[in-house]
Amino acid sequence: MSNLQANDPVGISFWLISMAMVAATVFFLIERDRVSGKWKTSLTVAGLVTLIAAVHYFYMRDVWVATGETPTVYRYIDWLLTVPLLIIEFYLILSAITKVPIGVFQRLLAGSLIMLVAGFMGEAGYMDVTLGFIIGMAGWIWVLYEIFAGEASQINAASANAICQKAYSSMKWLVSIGWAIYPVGYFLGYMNGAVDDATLNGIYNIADLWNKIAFGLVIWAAAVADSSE
Ligand SMILES: *C/C=C(C)/C=C/C=C(C)/C=C/C1=C(C)CCCC1(C)C
Repeated sequence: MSNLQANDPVGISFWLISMAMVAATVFFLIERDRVSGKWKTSLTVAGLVTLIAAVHYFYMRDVWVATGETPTVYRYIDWLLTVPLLIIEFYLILSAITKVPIGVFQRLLAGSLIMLVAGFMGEAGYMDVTLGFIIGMAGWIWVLYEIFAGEASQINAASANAICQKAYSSMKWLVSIGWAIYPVGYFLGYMNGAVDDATLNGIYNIADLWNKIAFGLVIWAAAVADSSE
């Protein structure tokens, strides 16, 4: 194991985020006790997301500190596990309130998998980077369509209570604005070459902090508010 150096801000961000993910995991899993039964699964899943990310961050920090290279494989294994878990939260919070057809979950899952597989193939050199980007964008847009205009959004508008709708709305903006950071990083890092590995990893790290911990906190806040009604 190589040691972290004081002049390596990206390495330090890997370290800090590892700890934030550990702390968030403990928080979500303990807070699960405070919320009513129908919200518990949502908090369990929020805790699993940060737990999986914490472990990947330990390994990614090591790769970065030892080689100064982008830990692409660990990064994508993390995303492959955590993105479906994040996306299932839309299904879970709506299911806490009303009945949701499984097709909603299947479409969200399919869209996010297309996005990730294409992105990985582009970043790892198995596919043309531009083609990987275009297919990846198409998968993401499909997810956005489902949550902004598709069946998930219609169920939310028609059946969810005010607390759930507020959480849905914050989550929707995280998946659009928060998630947009990744394709921007990919574009700048691999397509126009404007940023180096350090900047790319710095961008991905900040995005993960936001999209995993803040996302979980939105769900936690809704769960606590709804449970005390
Ligand atoms: C916790 C990790 C998260 C929320 C990761 C999200 C990743 C993305 C939204 C990636 C998106 C990409 C595209 C939309 C185009 C192709 C390249 C990707 C995979 C970076």
